[in-house]
Amino acid sequence: MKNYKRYTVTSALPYANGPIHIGHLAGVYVPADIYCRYLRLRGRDVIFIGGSDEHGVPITIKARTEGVSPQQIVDRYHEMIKKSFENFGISFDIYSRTTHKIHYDTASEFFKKLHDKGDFIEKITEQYYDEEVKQFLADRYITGICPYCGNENAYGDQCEKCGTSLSATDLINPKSTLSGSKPVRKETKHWFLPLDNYEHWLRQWILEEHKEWKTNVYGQCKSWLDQGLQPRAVSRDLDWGVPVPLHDAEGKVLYVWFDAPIGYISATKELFENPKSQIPPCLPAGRNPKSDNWELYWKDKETRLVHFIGKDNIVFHCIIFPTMLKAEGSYILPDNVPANEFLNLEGDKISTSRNWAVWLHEYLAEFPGKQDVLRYALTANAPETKDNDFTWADFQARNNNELVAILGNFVNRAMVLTHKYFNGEVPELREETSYEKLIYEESNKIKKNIEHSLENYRFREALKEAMDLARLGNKYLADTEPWKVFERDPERVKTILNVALQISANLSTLIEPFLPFTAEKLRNILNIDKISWEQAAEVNPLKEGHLLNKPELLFNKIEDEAIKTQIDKLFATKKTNELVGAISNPQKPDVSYEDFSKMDIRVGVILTAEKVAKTKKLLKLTIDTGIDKRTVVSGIAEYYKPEEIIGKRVVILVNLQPREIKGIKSQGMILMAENADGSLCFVSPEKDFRNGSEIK
Ligand code: B3M
Ligand code: ZN
Repeated sequence: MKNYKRYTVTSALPYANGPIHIGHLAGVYVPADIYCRYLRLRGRDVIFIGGSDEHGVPITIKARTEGVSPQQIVDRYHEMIKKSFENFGISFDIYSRTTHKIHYDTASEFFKKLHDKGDFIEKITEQYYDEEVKQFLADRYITGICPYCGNENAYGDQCEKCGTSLSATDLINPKSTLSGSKPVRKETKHWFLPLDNYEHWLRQWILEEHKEWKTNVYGQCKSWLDQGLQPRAVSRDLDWGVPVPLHDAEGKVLYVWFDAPIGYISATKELFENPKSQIPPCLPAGRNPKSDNWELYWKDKETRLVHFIGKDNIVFHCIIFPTMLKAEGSYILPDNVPANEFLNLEGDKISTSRNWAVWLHEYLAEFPGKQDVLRYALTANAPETKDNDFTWADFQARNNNELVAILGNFVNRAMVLTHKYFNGEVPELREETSYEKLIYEESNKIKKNIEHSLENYRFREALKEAMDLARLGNKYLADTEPWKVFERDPERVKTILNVALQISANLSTLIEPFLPFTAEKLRNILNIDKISWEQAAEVNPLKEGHLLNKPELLFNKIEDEAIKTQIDKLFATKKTNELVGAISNPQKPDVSYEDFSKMDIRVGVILTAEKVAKTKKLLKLTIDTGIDKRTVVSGIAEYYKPEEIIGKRVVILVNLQPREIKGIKSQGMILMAENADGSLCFVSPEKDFRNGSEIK
């Protein structure tokens, strides 16, 4: 491996519009963390950058649906995400956010520089505009009929029914989700990055000079490049984001994918502005960074820049962001972008809207202290070369058959026997046989293998190799059987246990990148400080006579019961989803309180009910409204039999204009809740309030 002077490691900035799940962890953050911890253990100068991506349309939509501001949304989720990362030991040097001022300044400056150099094309295009709310509409704010499958609720960027990606102008009968009105086309100016001008350079840089990139990454880049690149708009008409820093750009912000990767740079600057306040609790004292200004991490040729991301972000990190950096001119380019594929869950795509996920904060509440078990299971099964499946059965097996049976068991045997025979003191190394020599050689080989795998971003392989050291230790104890030998040859047992304990001490370093909590626990029971990577498996770190702490189990078995609970919980959400469906009807436009208060809604009771002849759906009801007794025709016959609803307390809109339905005058409307499958049920007051009580 080329010896770089320093490393800048970034991990995708998650959108702050929801919590983090195991897919995020497996695909991006655990591998990035393993890599950085490893580099630090080797004494390299490294910064590990993370943060929340707080712009973009999904955040504004979420805010609207909840009736709060985008800032409130991102404040809530930024904190939550940050906490989850801390809890799982993701050892960022800084976890920032793209709403910080330093980011606004950095992104604006970046844009300005490209603009002033004439790197953008300005183009006037036609875009949908909502005349009622006087706003251009992002694709997600437009719904209409999908021209391919007829789905009536397709979005302007994609139809979720048939999966086709659309542009808003493809939709039949487009409607603005902001006002419900029909949008009109209106001209608007935007700035475009002419990717096509960089195509030749990108082909050379990626396809020729980075053949070592992972095949999934290289393949995706090649296919983009082979299709030919088009200019990409880097601005949007939106009121949430970094404003386009020009005079004639009111109401325009930078496209989220323009500002977000610059977030890596802003966060680096922030780290150097205020290094003390940024040290997260999971980082060891005396850590990196070692260089003294942010620019070295982004502009010095001897810095290796690595982006950890999921596969859906490849084009942005391999094509668009490098083009931006290249255009700017003073930055280095990524040396590698080890993107992962996706992690599925129990055979299905992880989905936030369907709640088909294992959320980190929930996992932690249900498996307290078992962060490393999840880190282990996710790494052992990481979607490095293809999509992979997380199953609870695999999680249990990884814990019980590997962590408990191999790693935990080995360390525990070495500890317990030392306490039993030598009062917890590391015994002296007497005569070494060829077996001990073999152990040293093997340990060394294992360490080299781990290094090689990690430096090539093969984390599952590296983890397996680290576990090989524990396997080796187990086999050594099983072969040498100190518990049998002690009676007849205690001197030999001294050597065996010394060697077993040295292996345990080395393990505390070699597993550290993967299992940081366990490594720390192991150091505690061995009563030692951190051993550097350079020393591990090279020298015997434990001195004779060193006093160990009390043995303590590193892992505990996970019982079937706990696994069953998780599976039941997951599949219960599936049932609810089928029943309820994802809520697909967006919020209606705002009404004033005045409008609302015009409606006279009351508690009433059903006195009589009968079917309306020759109809399937209608019931004729007599309602005591507390004001009077009146007739209401209601479309609920498919859900209620007349006889079962007599005496039922209901809620009725009494001042709805009377209507004639099937020759019957209907005065008012019974309020019903509608399920996703279209079925209806009554809403009624929670307590037995008298007829005529007003609802407000
Ligand atoms: N927020 C997309 C994502 O979370 C986006 C990544 C930005 S990285 C600069 O998948
Ligand atoms: Zn469709």
